[in-house]
Amino acid sequence: MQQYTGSQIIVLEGLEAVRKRPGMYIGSTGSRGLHHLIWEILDNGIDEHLAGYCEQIDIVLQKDGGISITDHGRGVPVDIHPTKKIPTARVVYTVLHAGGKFSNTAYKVSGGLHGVGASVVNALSTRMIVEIRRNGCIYRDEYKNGGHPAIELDNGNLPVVGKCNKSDTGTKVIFYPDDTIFETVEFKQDIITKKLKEVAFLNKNLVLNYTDEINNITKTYCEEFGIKSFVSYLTRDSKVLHDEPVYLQGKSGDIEVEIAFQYTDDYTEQINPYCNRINVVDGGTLVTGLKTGLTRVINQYARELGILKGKDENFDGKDIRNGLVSILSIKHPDPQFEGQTKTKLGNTDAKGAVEDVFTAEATLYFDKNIEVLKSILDNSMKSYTARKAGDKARNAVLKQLSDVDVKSKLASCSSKKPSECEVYIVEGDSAGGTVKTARNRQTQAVLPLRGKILNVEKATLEKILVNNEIKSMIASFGCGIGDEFDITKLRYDKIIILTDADVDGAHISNLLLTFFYRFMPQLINEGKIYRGLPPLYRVEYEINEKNKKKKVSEYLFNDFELDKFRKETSHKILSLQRYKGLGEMDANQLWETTLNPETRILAQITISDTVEADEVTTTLMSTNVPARRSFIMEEAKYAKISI
Ligand code: 0RA
Repeated sequence: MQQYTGSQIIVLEGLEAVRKRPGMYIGSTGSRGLHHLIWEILDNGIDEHLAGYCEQIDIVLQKDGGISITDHGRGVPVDIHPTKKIPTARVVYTVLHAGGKFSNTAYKVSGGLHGVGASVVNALSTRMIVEIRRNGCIYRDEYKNGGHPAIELDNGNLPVVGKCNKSDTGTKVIFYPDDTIFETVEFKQDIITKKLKEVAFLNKNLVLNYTDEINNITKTYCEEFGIKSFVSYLTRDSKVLHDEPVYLQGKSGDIEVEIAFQYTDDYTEQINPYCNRINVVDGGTLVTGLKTGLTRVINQYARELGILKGKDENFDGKDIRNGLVSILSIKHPDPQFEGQTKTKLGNTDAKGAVEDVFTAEATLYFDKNIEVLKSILDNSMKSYTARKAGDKARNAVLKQLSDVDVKSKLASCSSKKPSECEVYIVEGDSAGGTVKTARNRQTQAVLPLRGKILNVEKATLEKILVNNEIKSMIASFGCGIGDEFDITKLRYDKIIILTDADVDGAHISNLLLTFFYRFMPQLINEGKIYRGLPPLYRVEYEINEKNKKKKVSEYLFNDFELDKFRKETSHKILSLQRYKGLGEMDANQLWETTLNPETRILAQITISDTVEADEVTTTLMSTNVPARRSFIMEEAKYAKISI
């Protein structure tokens, strides 16, 4: 029987709270929360590394479903805790919020801030084993069913289960996640290795050994050049404008700053910020500091070199960041993480620190590496010229947009109240014609598009503005484009893309989405973009009503529904029509299935970050990496009623 002391009972009440509301401690009980357990234990080892005592961490995915994480740090202290009167190690693993990182003295900067602690992992495990090497001894502790000690102390101390070399120190934790708490207890190799890769990039020279005993795989992650290699990794599929990433490092007060960046020919900018190794995806003061520093330094060179002439001529920050891929990593002694998800840095001193370090170090670097500076200045100039030309073109286009010609394609609706208006963007004139006849003229406008729309993936604003289909859209929406985009001027509550349910249709719809994403992203962010989902089949069948035979019809939207219908119906099927395109439907059918707000199905378009963020926790795949972008359709909550 386990003997509980008074303090031990309080301990278990703490862990009981974790088991009652696991979400509060680890975010979710899905796959993401499950992997969070590993990050917790891993963070402790990384803290030992940051403190300068640990060069290697081993992670083993065991055949028996457990996972073991061994750091080669100093080993968790095993002496009797001054207030709890039990071995400190047992306190660390059973008391909520215990551990070195909560007393500011143990580690100067700690990344383990979301690190709610090893005790939370224990609370959510059916079994946990801790083995500590320290003072030439191997100590062991074991817990079961959510943190209940499973071995007796030896005269109040952790039992010694073996001897080792005095220089052999460290902490091994093996745990088995509780399958009554987690929806899944299957650790995913790709999630773990992605994380380890990120950890390696952020912790120069730390050796991470990964062994998957189930699939017989071992891998070692170690990055001699840290975030500089991280940048090379992120630009691996892009054309780079200078061979090597630039790496800058410095200190301002208590804040350590590291920056690595490289320019590509992409039209996007990517700043990935970390504070104490935590990915602050929403940026904050540190990012502002980098942007300010970069804009100032580059504009200053441009002026000195006579590239910008007039006193008030300046590159815009955006011109300078076009194509930028960067990692910004700072260490702050007292980080303030803000926002709902605690992913934004609030410390005001971080802005000045990053700006100062960047300005000083970048100037030194550029003075020695003129060719890198030149490529950045060239790139900024290109973007600057394009922007100016874009302004001109845009102004010309905006003037021209009132032309009857451009607008005549749009069949507008009579209501001028945006909240009740919708515009259907329809593939082809013929389908457009049917939609025009079938629609509700009061609230539904129709814009037929002829042929393919331009692929805008890499085109400049100037170039796309000569495209007639795009001009028609800008003119119809009424809210401008690019920097001057103003969503409050949008004439419609919903923009509905309506294409045939075939490969061409999907292609056109993707081109449209890419256009919106690049030049009117707010439309997507604010949930204004939808896809109409026309049915694929119409079945007619016979039912008996009051002893009379009656013909009814029903629309089916995919093959799955058709299969289901065939399996379940007891009625006699009279006919089955498959629609090859919108053009095959008559006005009535089109109204019933695709236009009538009561019966149609719409899929709202979102960008996949919410979905992916749940699965993939590292920046290697984070929201602003262009290659990862994909559009997700969420079926809107419009009732589908069989007609
Ligand atoms: C505080 C003090 C000391 C070690 C640790 C914390 C420590 C904690 C963890 C958690 C996982 N692995 C760890 N390794 C070490 C020791 C201070 C000393 O030895 O003087």
